[in-house]
Amino acid sequence: MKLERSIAEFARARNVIAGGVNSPVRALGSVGLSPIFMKSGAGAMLYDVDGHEYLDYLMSWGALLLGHAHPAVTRAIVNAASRGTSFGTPTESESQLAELIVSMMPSIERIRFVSSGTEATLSAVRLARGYTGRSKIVKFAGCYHGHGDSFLIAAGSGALTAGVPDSPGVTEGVAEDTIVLPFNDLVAVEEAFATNAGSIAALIVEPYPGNMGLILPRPGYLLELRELCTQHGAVLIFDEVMTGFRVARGGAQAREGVRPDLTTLGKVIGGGLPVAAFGGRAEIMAQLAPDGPVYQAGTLSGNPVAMAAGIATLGVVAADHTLYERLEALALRLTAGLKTSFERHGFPSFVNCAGGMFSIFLTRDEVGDLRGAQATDRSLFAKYFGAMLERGVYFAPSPFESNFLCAAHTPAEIDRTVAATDSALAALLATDERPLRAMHLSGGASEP
Ligand code: KE4
Repeated sequence: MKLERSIAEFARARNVIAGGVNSPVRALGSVGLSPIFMKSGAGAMLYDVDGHEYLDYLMSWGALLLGHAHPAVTRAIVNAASRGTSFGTPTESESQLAELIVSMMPSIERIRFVSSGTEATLSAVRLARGYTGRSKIVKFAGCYHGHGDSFLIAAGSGALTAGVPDSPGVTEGVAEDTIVLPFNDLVAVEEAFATNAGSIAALIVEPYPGNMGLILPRPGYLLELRELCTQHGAVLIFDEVMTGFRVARGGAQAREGVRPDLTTLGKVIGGGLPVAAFGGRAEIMAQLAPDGPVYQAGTLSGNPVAMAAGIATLGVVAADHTLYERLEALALRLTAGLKTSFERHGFPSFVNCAGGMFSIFLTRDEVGDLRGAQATDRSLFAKYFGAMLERGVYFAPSPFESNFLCAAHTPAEIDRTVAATDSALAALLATDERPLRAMHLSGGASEP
């Protein structure tokens, strides 16, 4: 497929933007391609600068629950912007979005808006440290909580994809306060609390990790984390930047029936504009400036245009009582079709799905933690990703990411995606994949 304009735009960008992109995961380096520059989106479709169209399962890394350019969201943004873009003062729109979130996520008694998921998580951790007077935090290998120093240790998402899960520039002083444990391993958590008695301020976890591909907690695991944090006086932080209003109206905490002390949100609550938030127990949130001593601030926090996009998005979510059932049904239909297609062509796969998000691990084993995710066949993934791009389907460009459905995806498009997979895998087998398939059939996995 011809991508001259994208290639030219990437060369242009590299002259002025570090790496040519404003976020590493957009560079498509992990799948051996030059980034594709998009021109527009509508519903479930993306359109690039070379005139190609794609069925989109990236959905701006999960932010677009309603799809691209949803009329209610676009109208709200235009109306808000026509009254001014920012005032540096409180506006009623902030309370309106806060009330919508609190009404659907009851663990959040008070909230604070920020402009990115990274701001939300680093603020939540500072608040937990200020509230408890303790220093250490627990995170899980492969979970990604944004690029705050405390989290860039065994981090997922782009850090994992790029092979820098422990980023240079993070000092030993910071790293020694972060305890990294394997996800889904309760004994490791019990031992960490026993070894660090009285010094763990918070445990931060993606309840459904989506940054090493989608991984699901073993039954009862999240409830056990809740009980251990209560027992040891640590703040339980659910990082629901990706899962909030994605896997259910009330997020993963609603599906699991577990009440965290703090929750971080992002992506969906901004409808594609820069909105994120952290919130939870009023007693903890009361420690935040200006009421309390823990400082946190942001020039564009609660920006009225971004608030309008979030209000429009969650307004649709609140009114559409079958939205999440439809999204889950579509995701199950798609993942069942993909798994069948991989098996039909002799490639093992392990597929995880929750609400409107899913991921495909090209491995024959069950995947329940980072080690399992890293066994996926990255070389085959890269070839599959490229072959699907040629067939007009845009998946998340890394096996260590999740894919997302939106309200605009249809059953016909799901079936088209499965048919495209049949065609892509057949084409791979007809080229140089034969040895690889033999390897797969024998149970080995190729190196990237
Ligand atoms: P941002 O700072 O990128 O808005 O949010 C950080 C973040 C925090 N917590 C979770 C669970 C997240 O998934 C994220 C961001 N997700 C990645 C995609 N895996 C954002 C994409 C990117 O880095 O460009």
